[in-house]
Amino acid sequence: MFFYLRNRSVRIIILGFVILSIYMYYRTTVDSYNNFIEFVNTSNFSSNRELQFDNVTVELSFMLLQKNTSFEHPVTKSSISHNANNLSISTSASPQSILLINNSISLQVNNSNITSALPLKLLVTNSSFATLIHDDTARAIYQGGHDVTVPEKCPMNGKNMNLVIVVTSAPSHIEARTAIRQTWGHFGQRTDVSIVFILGTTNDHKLEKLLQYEQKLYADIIRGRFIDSYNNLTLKTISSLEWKDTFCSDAKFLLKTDDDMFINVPRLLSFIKAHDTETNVIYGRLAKNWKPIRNKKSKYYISLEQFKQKVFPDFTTGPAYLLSKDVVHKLYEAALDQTYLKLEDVFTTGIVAHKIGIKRIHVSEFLNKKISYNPCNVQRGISLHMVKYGEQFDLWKKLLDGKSKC
Ligand SMILES: *[C@@H]1O[C@H](CO)[C@@H](O)[C@H](O)[C@H]1NC(C)=O
Ligand SMILES: *[C@@H]1O[C@H](CO)[C@@H](O)[C@H](O)[C@H]1NC(C)=O
Ligand SMILES: *[C@@H]1O[C@H](CO)[C@@H](O)[C@H](O)[C@H]1NC(C)=O
Ligand SMILES: *[C@@H]1O[C@H](CO)[C@@H](O)[C@H](O)[C@H]1NC(C)=O
Ligand SMILES: *[C@@H]1O[C@H](CO)[C@@H](O)[C@H](O)[C@H]1NC(C)=O
Ligand SMILES: *[C@@H]1O[C@H](CO)[C@@H](O)[C@H](O)[C@H]1NC(C)=O
Ligand SMILES: *[C@@H]1O[C@H](CO)[C@@H](O)[C@H](O)[C@H]1NC(C)=O
Ligand SMILES: *[C@@H]1O[C@H](CO)[C@@H](O)[C@H](O)[C@H]1NC(C)=O
Ligand SMILES: CC(=O)N[C@H]1CO[C@H](CO)[C@@H](O)[C@@H]1O
Ligand SMILES: CC(=O)N[C@H]1CO[C@H](CO)[C@@H](O)[C@@H]1O
Repeated sequence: MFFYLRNRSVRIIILGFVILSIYMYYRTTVDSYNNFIEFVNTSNFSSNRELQFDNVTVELSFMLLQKNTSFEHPVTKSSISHNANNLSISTSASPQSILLINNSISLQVNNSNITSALPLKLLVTNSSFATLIHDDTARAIYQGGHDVTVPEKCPMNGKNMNLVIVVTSAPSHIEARTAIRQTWGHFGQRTDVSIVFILGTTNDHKLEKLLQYEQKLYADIIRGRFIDSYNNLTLKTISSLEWKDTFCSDAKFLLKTDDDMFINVPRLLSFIKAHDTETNVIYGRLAKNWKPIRNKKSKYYISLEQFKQKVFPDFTTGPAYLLSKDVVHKLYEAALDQTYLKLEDVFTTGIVAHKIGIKRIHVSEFLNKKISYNPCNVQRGISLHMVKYGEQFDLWKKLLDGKSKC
C-alpha cells in the first residue's frame, strides 16, 4: 500500500485527517494505563492497492483522543520513508514519530513507545491527498497462496469435473479424515469428483510430522497460510475459495464442508445434474433473520464496528454448502475487501454473497444437523452433521444398503 508521486514537483502530501483507532498500553515509570488514540476523518476514499511510496515530506493533521480528552495536533513537514515492507512516518510534533512496520503501528509519544498491532492501510485519493485508516478487512490478515497445493487433485483445472469437495479440517483431526477416506471419500476416485482436505499451519512439530506422513500416504491435503484456529475459520474458507479459483476453476461446483459431516455424494451428484445450468448461486440450508450477538462474553460476539445492522443477510449454514463455479472467483475477491468476521458462514454466504448479489437457495436435503440414522434418512439427505468417527462407517453401510425401501 504505497503511494507513487506522479507529479514530482508535488513535495507535499496532505496526509489529512486520519481515521485510526488503537488501544495502547502506555507505560510510564509511575504507572501503566490504557490510552485510546483515534485519528478521525469522516470521509472515505477509493483505495489503490498498487501504491508506491517515495521519501516525501508530508503535512500531517490528525486528532488524538486520549481517554476523555481530545486535542488536535497539526503536524507539519513530517517525512515518510519507505523500504520493502516498512513505511515510516516521522513528525516533529507529538506524537513525535509514527512507525508502521508490517501493518502494525508504533507511536512515539513523549519519548515513550506505544505499539499497536492493528492493521492499517493508506487510502489515496489523488497524488496529494492520503488518509491512514484502520484496516479491518480480511485482506489485512489474509496471506494469499498455499504451502501445499496438490494440483494433481484437479487435472486440467477441473475441466471434466462436476464436483470438487473441500473438507475443512484441523491438523489434529486425523481420525476424522481417515474415516472420510474410508467411507464417502471413496467417491473422490471418480474422474468427475475430487475430494481434498484443507488445513492451516500448526506449531506442534510432532503433529506436523504426522501430517507430513499422512500427506505422503494420501496426497489430499491443502495447506493454507494461517494458524489453524477457530478464529481463523473464515480464513480457511477464503483459502478454499482461492485454491478452487487457482487450481480447479473449471470444476462445475464446489462443496465446502467439514470433517464431521457425512456427505451422500451420489445424491449430491444427482442434485448437481438437475441444476447443471444454474449460475450465481449458493445452495444449502438457509438461515434467515439471524441476529448478531452483542454480548461481549459470547464466543460469537460481533461488535457494531464489525457489523452494524440488526439482522444478518440470509446465509447458508457452514457445515455444507454448494457453490456454482462462477461465484468462486468473485466471492473470493469480495471477501478480501469485507470487514473480517470469524463466523465463516455468515461472512461468506451471508454478508459477502449478499453484497455482490449471489443468490442463496434453500435445499431441504442439506440437513446439516444430527438426525436419526435410519437408512431412509441417510439415503434422502445430502449432508448430515455431527458425525463421529465410528458413525461414518455405519452411515456408509446404510447408504450402500440397497435393500431398504424408502
Ligand atoms: C529514503 O530515505 C532513506 C533514508 O534516508 C534512504 O536510505 C533511501 O534511499 C531513500 N529512498 C529513496 C527512494 O530515495
Ligand atoms: C470518561 O468519562 C466518563 C464520565 O466522567 C467515565 O464514566 C468514563 O469511564 C470515562 N472514560 C474513560 C475511557 O476514561
Ligand atoms: C524495517 O524497519 C526496521 C526498523 O527501522 C528495520 O529494522 C528493518 O530492517 C526494516 N525492514 C525492511 C524490510 O526494510
Ligand atoms: C515483515 O514481514 C516480512 C514478511 O512477512 C518479514 O520477512 C519481516 O521480517 C517483517 N519485518 C519486521 C520488522 O517485522
Ligand atoms: C506529552 O507531554 C505533554 C506535555 O508535557 C502532555 O501535555 C501530554 O499529555 C503528554 N502526552 C501523553 C500521551 O502523555
Ligand atoms: C522506541 O522504539 C525505537 C525503535 O524500535 C527504539 O529505537 C527506541 O529506543 C524506543 N524508545 C523507547 C523510549 O523505548
Ligand atoms: C485531492 O483530494 C482531496 C480530497 O478529496 C481534494 O480536496 C483535493 O482537491 C484533491 N486534489 C487534486 C489535485 O485533485
Ligand atoms: C489465527 O488465529 C490465531 C489464534 O486464534 C491468531 O493468533 C492468528 O493471528 C490468526 N491469524 C492468522 C493469519 O494466522
Ligand atoms: C472529521 C474530518 O476532519 N473530516 C475530514 C476528512 O477529510 C476530508 C477531505 O479533506 C475533509 O473534507 C473532512 O472534513
Ligand atoms: C464521504 C464519502 O466519500 N463517502 C463514501 C464512502 O463510501 C461509500 C461506499 O463506497 C460511498 O457510498 C460514500 O459516498
